[in-house]
Amino acid sequence: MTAPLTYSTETAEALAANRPVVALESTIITHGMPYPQNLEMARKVEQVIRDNGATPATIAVMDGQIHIGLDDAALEKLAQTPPSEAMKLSRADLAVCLTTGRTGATTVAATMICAHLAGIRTFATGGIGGVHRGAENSFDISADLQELAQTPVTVVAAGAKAILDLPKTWEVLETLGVPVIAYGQDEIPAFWSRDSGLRAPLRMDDPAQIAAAADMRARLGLKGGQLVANPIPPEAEITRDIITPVIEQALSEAEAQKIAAKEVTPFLLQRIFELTEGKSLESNIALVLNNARLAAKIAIEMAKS
Ligand code: PSU
Repeated sequence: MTAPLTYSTETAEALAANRPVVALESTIITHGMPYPQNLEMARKVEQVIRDNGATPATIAVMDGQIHIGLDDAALEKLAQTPPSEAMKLSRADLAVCLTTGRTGATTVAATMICAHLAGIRTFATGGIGGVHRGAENSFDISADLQELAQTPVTVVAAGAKAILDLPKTWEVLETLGVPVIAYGQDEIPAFWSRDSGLRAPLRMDDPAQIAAAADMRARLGLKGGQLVANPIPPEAEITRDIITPVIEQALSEAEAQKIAAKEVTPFLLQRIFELTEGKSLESNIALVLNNARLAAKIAIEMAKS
């Protein structure tokens, strides 16, 4: 028995013809952004990928199937699903969601698994999950990190979300043997901000070389993917001096309200949205579109091999 995969016509045709395809996740739609901005973002990001010469494949679980590519009606239905009604899927709960026929939005980890099953090697998102602040007590570390260590997909993100403990996140990825490649600059970007104050372990400036590095990992028999950390465009960034106190306020409110586990990230993103009067969401959308552009270029290079 094979995995229960259902392809949209657009995605099926592109994969059959070995044309470049970029996977997109769905947790960012259901849990990461409010309606209707989430739907606008989801449509725009698909269009940016098409405009840059690749085919988008938004991934989600519905009716006992992993959907590789959603049509517009499915995208709209997902965008209107309240977070409480969609499972936030990672490696641990993907199979149960499929078996029970529930609706599930795929995080970075689950999207990587599904993309790999479908033969898609490039994936664009906003920011990966990572080591939460206070992880030394809570042990809250996203399964996205382990997934990068074992599933061969190149993930383009604006780094990890800046609500996390970024130095610890990069340490864990180093331990797990995941290449963290800053694109076009020496520092690892910090989601809403271009700079984090942390030097990237690796830097690459050329999508063709990023694609070649993924290929080389496979030739070497090395498991896992690579993380391409792509800085937000300068005109859309919120600089570190502005966003840091906002993040700290949201974090202390989360602590006071005892928000835990999978609720933490959606709570913080929503509070930061309110505290910045919507600016954080505008930046988040801009960085996702920017990541989609780069992912399309990498996918085009990968499709040549
Ligand atoms: N990028 C965004 N917004 C998001 C996410 C990514 O701009 O909401 C999602 C991804 O699905 C990622 C998840 O896997 O957040 C991480 O959540 P957590 O920190 O709870 O592991």
